[in-house]
Amino acid sequence: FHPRRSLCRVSAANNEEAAAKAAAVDADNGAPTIFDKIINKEIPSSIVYEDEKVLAFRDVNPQAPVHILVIPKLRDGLTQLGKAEPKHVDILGQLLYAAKIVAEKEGILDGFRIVINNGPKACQSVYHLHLHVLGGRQMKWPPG
Ligand code: TR5
Repeated sequence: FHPRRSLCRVSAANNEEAAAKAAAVDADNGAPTIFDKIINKEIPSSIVYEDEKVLAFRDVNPQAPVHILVIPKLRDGLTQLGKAEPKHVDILGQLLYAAKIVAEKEGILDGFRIVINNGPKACQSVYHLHLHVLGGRQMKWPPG
């Protein structure tokens, strides 16, 4: 029994993505992630915003009517926010601004939430920094 893993594993029995997520927990080892393949368009994704530095695409396992991931095209050591250094300040700002553009495009400026899961205790499953943009419904507080 692994308490944290089971907490991250929401309805994994009939949810392939949740199972993959649980399996991937603990994996900040600098290896390429699935997001590299999305960035390189090797696997399809539903892209909602793209510029030179940032890509935003729909989460495959949405937790709200609008659930979009905003990521840097170049990971540059940012496997998680906790690895941020002064050299990352510009891209961090660009990601947050891109999140606002995405929220605007999706028509959820009246209420949206940005989430960054950082590390195993926060159930981070993909070690390429990403902002979750969630909205399109009444959000609850506190988050789980
Ligand atoms: O748990 P954290 O915060 O690390 O968020 C990772 C997110 O990536 C989860 O919400 C997953 O649902 C999402 N994810 C995982 C995959 C994936 C994806 N979103 C879009 N497309 C995806 N593909 C093609 N493959 C994934 N494994």
